[in-house]
Amino acid sequence: MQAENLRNVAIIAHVDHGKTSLVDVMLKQSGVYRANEQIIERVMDSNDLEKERGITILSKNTAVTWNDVKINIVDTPGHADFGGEVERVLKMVDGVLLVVDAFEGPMPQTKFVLRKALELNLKPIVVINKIDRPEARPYEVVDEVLELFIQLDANDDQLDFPVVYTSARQGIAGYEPNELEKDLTPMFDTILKYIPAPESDVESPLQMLVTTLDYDDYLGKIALGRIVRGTLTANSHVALIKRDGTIEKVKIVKLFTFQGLNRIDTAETYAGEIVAISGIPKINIGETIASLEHPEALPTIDIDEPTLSMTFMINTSPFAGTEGKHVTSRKIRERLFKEIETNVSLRVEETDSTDAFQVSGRGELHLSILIETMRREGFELQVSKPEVILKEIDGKKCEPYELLTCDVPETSMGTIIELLGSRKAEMLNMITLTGGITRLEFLIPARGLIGFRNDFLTETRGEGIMSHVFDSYKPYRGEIQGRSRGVLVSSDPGESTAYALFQLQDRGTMFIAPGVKVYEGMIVGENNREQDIDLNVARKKQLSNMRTSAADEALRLNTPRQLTLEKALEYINDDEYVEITPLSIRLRKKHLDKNSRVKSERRRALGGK
Ligand SMILES: Nc1nc2c(ncn2[C@@H]2O[C@H](COP(=O)(O)OP(=O)(O)OP(=O)(O)O)[C@@H](O)[C@H]2O)c(=O)[nH]1
Ligand SMILES: [Mg+2]
Repeated sequence: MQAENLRNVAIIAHVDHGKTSLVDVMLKQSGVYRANEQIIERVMDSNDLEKERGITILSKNTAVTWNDVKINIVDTPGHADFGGEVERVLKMVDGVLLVVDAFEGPMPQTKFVLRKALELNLKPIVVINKIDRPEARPYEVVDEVLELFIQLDANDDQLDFPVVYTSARQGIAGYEPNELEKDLTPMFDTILKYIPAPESDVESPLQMLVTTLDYDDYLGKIALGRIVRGTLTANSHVALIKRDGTIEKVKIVKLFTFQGLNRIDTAETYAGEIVAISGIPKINIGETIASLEHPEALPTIDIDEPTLSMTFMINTSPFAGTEGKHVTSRKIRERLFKEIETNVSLRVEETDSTDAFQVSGRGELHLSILIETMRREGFELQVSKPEVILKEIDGKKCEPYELLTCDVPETSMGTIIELLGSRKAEMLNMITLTGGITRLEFLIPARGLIGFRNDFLTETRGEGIMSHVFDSYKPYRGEIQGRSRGVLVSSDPGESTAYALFQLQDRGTMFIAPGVKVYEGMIVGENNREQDIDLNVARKKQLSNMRTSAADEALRLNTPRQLTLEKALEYINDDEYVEITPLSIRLRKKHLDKNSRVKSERRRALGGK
C-alpha cells in the first residue's frame, strides 16, 4: 500500500544555489502563513549563525500541503563540510529536488549530493534556479547536468529526469525558461507527479530509522527519521536497537509530525511519515526504533570520519577570564561532550593535559562553527592550528585530498594555477565559461587548502568563486610550504597608540587599530619579511612642551586587516594560538615572553621539540 496523499522530498544542491529560498516560496504559496503573519526571509535558516552568514548549517524539516497532498520537505546544507548530514537525511525521502544555479551550473557539491541520491535510487527532479539572473544559461546548464548524470552512471529511468525552471527570488516556475508561470505551480505539480508516494505497510511490526538528532531545552534529545514499517504511537514502549545489535526497551514520550514551521504533537502515525520523537536520551544516529515483539534492525548509516583536527584548551593569555563567563577546563569539557551527543561527525578526545582537548571534524567550517557557537555562549578558549588527520592505508602514510573548483577571471588564471601548484595541486580540467571566466578543477591535498582562500580572493580581487569537497585518502604528498611571512609581535603590554602604529606601519600590515589592549607575545600584524619581529605598539609619544593632539590627528593610519575567526584559524602557525572570547579574536605566540620564544625556536631548529 502507498500513502497516496504524502510525498517525502529533500532539496539538495551546491552551496548558495537557492535551496532555502525555494523552501520560503513553497511555504508562502502553499498558505502556511496566516494573512497578517510576518514573513521571515529564509525562515528555515533559523539559528543565529545561519541567519548571520546566510548559509544553512543543519538540515531541517518542514511540510506543506498542495492539492490535498502533504509534502514533507527536508532543506539541506550545501557546504561540503556537511555532506555527511545530507547523505543521512536522504534516507528519509523518496525523491530529491536537485537545485542548480542557472549560471554557475553543476559544482562539486552538486555532484556529491547527486551521487548519493542516485545510489539510494531516489527519484530526481532537476530545478534550474535563479533563472532571473541576466547571465543565466539554462539550456547549457541542463546539458551539463545531464552530463553529470551520465558520469555518475544513472540508470535510464533516472536519466529521464523532469526539469523545472525557477526563480526563487521572484517565486515563479515554468517548464521552459522563457515560459514562466506566475507562481511555483509547475514545480509543485512535478513533485506530485514524479516523486513516488511512500510505501506504507502499516500491518507489519514497527521499524523507524534514526537519521537526524536535534536538541530542545524542554524536551531534551529529539530523534528524527522515517517510519519504514508499522505504526508509531506516542507514550508507548518500543525497542531501541543499537549499532552493535543490542536491544533496549525505551519509552517514546512525545511524537511529532511536521506541518509548516511547526512540529505538531501527534498521538499516532504510520509508515511513510517523517517524525520526531523525544524521551530517549541515549538514542543515536543509525539506530532503529522497532516493535518490542519483533525487534528487527534496519541497515545502519555510515558516519563520515573526521578529516581535520585541532586542540581546544583553556585560555592562558594575560587577559584570560576578563571577557567570558565560562573559562574553566571543566566547563569546556562539559560543553564539548554535550556537543558530540548530536553533532555526530565531531570527535572529542582527552589529551595528556587536563586543560586541552583534541577536537576533530569534517573541515574548517564544521569546527569554526562550533567555536563561534561556544563564544556566543560565553566561552573563552584558545585553539591551535588545524591539522589534517593522516591515516595509514596498506602500510602507506595517506592524507585527505579535496576536489577543488575555481571560477576565475582570465587575468588571474596564471597566478592561481601557480599558487595552487606550490600547494601540490594537480589540475584535472579547464573549461571556458561565458564572460571571461574560466573554471579550473584540481585535486589537492587538504593541507594545501589551509589558508588558500585568503590568497585566492586577493588574487582575483574578490571576483573568484572557489569550492571544494572531500575526495579520498591518497598517499602523502610531502612538505607543503606554509605562511611565507613572519608576524609582528607585541613586545610590551599596554594599549596600542596611533603614534606607535604610525611609526611601525611600514614594517607590514597591522591587524589592530589604536586603542586596543595588547600583551607581550600577542600578534598585532604581519611582517613584510619572513621572520617574526617584536615591537612596541603601546609606545606613547614623549611629552614635550608643544600640544600635539592636532598633529596626532593628522597621522594617516592604514586600515588594519580584519581577521575573522576562519581567517585567523587559517593564518596561524604551529607555534601560535588563536585566543577566542565572546568579545575578541586575538592571535598570539604559544610562548609569550621573548626569551622562551627564542629558546623554543632554537630547540626547534636543532630538531628537538
Ligand atoms: N537572482 C536570484 N538569486 C537567488 C535566487 N534564489 C536564491 N537566490 C539568492 O542566492 C543566495 C543563496 O540563497 P539560499 O536560499 O540561502 O541558498 P542555499 O542553497 O539554501 O544555500 P546553503 O543552504 O548555504 O547551501 C541568496 O542571496 C538568495 O537571495 C533566485 O532565484 N534568483
Ligand atoms: Mg540553505
